[in-house]
Amino acid sequence: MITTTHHRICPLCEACCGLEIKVEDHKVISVRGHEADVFSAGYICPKAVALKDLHEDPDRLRSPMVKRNGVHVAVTWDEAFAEIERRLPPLMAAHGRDAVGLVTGNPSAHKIGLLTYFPKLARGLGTKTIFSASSVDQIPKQLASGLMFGNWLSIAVPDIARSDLLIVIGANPLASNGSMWTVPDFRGKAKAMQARGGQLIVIDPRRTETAAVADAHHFIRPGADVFLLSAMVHTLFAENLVRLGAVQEWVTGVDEVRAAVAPFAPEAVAARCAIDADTIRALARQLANTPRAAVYARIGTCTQEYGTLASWLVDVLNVLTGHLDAPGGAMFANAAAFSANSSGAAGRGKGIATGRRQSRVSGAPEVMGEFPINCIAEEIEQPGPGQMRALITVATNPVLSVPNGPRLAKALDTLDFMVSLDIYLNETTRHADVILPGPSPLEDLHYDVAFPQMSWRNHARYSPPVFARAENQPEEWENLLRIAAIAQGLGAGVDIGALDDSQFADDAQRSFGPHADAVIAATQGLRGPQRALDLALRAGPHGDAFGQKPEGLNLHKVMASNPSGGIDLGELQPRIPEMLRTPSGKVELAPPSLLADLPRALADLQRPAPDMVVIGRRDVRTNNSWMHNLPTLAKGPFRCTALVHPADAERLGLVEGAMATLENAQASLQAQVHISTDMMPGVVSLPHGWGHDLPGAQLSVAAQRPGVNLNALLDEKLRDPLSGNAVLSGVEVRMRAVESAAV
Ligand SMILES: Nc1nc2c(c(=O)[nH]1)N[C@H]1C(S)=C(S)[C@@H](COP(=O)(O)OP(=O)(O)OC[C@H]3O[C@@H](n4cnc5c(=O)[nH]c(N)nc54)[C@H](O)[C@@H]3O)O[C@H]1N2
Ligand SMILES: Nc1nc2c(c(=O)[nH]1)N[C@H]1C(S)=C(S)[C@@H](COP(=O)(O)OP(=O)(O)OC[C@H]3O[C@@H](n4cnc5c(=O)[nH]c(N)nc54)[C@H](O)[C@@H]3O)O[C@H]1N2
Ligand code: SF4
Ligand SMILES: [Mo]
Repeated sequence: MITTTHHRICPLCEACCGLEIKVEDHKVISVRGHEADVFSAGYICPKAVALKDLHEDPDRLRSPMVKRNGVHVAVTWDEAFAEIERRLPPLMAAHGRDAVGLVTGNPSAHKIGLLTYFPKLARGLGTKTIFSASSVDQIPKQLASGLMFGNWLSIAVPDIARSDLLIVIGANPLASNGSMWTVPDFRGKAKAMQARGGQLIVIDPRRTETAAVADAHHFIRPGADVFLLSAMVHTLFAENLVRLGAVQEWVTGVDEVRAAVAPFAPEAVAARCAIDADTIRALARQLANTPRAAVYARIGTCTQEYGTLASWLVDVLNVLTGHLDAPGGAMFANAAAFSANSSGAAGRGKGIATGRRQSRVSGAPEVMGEFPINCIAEEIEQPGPGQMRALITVATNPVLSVPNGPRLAKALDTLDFMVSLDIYLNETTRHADVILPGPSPLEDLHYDVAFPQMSWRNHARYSPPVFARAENQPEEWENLLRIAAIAQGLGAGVDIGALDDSQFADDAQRSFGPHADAVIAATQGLRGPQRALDLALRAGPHGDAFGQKPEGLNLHKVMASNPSGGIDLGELQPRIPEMLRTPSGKVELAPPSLLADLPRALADLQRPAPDMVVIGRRDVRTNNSWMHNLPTLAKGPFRCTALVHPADAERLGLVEGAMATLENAQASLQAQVHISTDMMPGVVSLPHGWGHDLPGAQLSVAAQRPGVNLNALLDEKLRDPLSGNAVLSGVEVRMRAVESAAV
């Protein structure tokens, strides 16, 4: 038996770990961390091992499905595209292009084919009715960063390797492995920081796995981060602790920020955030007085009513304490490819724009080219011009991942036509008329487009597919392009290679003008995302400039480095002012739209704490809604449990291990109680992505322990008005014991 060894970047989460996969007789026999990987040095988590299960999962779709008489049946690729051609163009002709909705989900961020060709599908459809999982996630952070630094992906990340203090707010990297910060083995890096005398501080309504290894942890009332953060900023001004450091001359708006936070004295906010004034001051002082320090905040601070304000204030703190763009502080990566903050003229740009249009029903502003994903149901339900009649979903499961999924599920059933690009027949795709599966992740090449832009260290790594694709299985970019072609009237039988060539030539013409022919010649022999990647690498900040810098990168070199673990491009370097793309050419510390939103928070200072609110939770063996079907991850203790503090358990008569009802005006569901002093009193924690008991799905393992859908309790109308992001944290619920007879 011949054993072959393959090196593959894990496509499952943002840590982007390098894997070593051994294969015998077309079967995966082991998945380990790749010790030589320049970026992740052998670290992995249990999900990587489950790639074998995913590859072999009998429920994973191997052929397209078409719904006939309410039942999904396997069809050929030609039949599937013929069905799309039969139904989509007439619908567009009758109801207009905006009547076709388009929504994409989390796995798209991890797939170069989906990420680079989704815009082509959007363009081909010509629709403005676009949504993504970004608006149940990180769009507030992107909006705040975009306004301050001029680009949607200019995200400052902690330079943890050189830091001596890290304040982590609303993130649990020990379970999530990091987000909007690509940092494999966070735990090891935090430990190393502690070993050199540094401190980790966590602020979270739950004493999380990350809090457990921290030097200090503070509970915070869910949704109240804006109050804590504004009071920390207030303290910096009040105590004359503001030192901008090296970026001093590149910052505008300091005085405006000082005035804006004047009402947010620590005493004024303490009750609202449930952190006392002395602690708030001490946090601000420690941050200011530690030369190498950073504040990092993630989903807990985004998925709330003040998500954009909170995300902004995090970087305001980093700037005012001299930690932005400074070694050991919050720095910007310099990605080898696809990075908008290293292309075009350095140091100045157009900045970002939002609100160029409003959503039809609730008037939500467009942000990053899309509308809030929470708007899909209302856009389908409400009659009138522009009503959504068809929906194309790309790697997303909004029936479970979006607030009030049950309403959305009902709405999906009323569509005239729905197409899903997905690898499972699940809670969302069961509504689709046509399902187009992607290949197994092990049959796909890999290069991360987004995450090197927020990595703890600069790097370039590429993985070829481990296995050849099954016969007839297209790559996903080809499927996106074919639907686009159908929508443009080119027909389902279009030659995808030729279409891709001509679009590439057009793009090259636009970007490179007189040099376009040379660029096209230089990428000869490549196609699809690989060609886009070669171009991006060569034109990128570390690139070979098409031969002008022979020592620089191109795809060939990055591919060749795969067995030795990729190419290390060194630690993060200061990049201000070069990376700024704001109209002023400065860090815009006081964007007017954000200042204008602060009075909303001020008016909310006295809001009393509800009896009980719900927050979410991640477990290292889960991945949002879609990996509960993999046996290696599904085994072990049941994870969809409701965590409550003993004081709440006592007052509500809840019993360890027994069932409790969580309910509000919208829904009622039952979950098993787990009593824990790790919870903040008045807060219950329930993970999202569960509820695999819906009819019509084909998830045989997940269905055995389906869990309940947290999002059934959450209100799709609750949004951060600036970013449109959903409120997932701090939503009021009632909780009571289920009579034992009902268990
Ligand atoms: N209450 C609550 N809700 C949340 C969250 C929370 O913290 N609390 N978190 C939110 C966050 S951060 C996110 S990102 C969203 C995620 O929301 P979604 O992106 O909608 O959901 P996922 O569960 O990631 O589902 C991914 C889908 O992609 C499919 N898929 C997997 N791999 C591939 C592939 O290679 N190709 C294709 N075509 N399909 C594939 C899966 O089968 C699944 O249907 O959920 C959000 N929802
Ligand atoms: N194992 C695993 N890893 C994942 C995922 C997964 O589902 N499973 N999902 C991936 C995705 S899509 C994402 S976006 C990332 C997210 O990565 P993280 O942001 O690290 O996500 P969580 O682990 O949910 O941590 C969020 C923390 O915020 C806390 N929190 C809730 N509400 C508030 C609040 O109002 N204020 C504060 N300060 N804290 C609050 C929660 O208790 C929780 O500990 O994880 C990714 N990685
Ligand atoms: S931490 Fe994320 S990238 Fe690393 S092995 Fe686990 S799932 Fe894969
Ligand atoms: Mo996410």
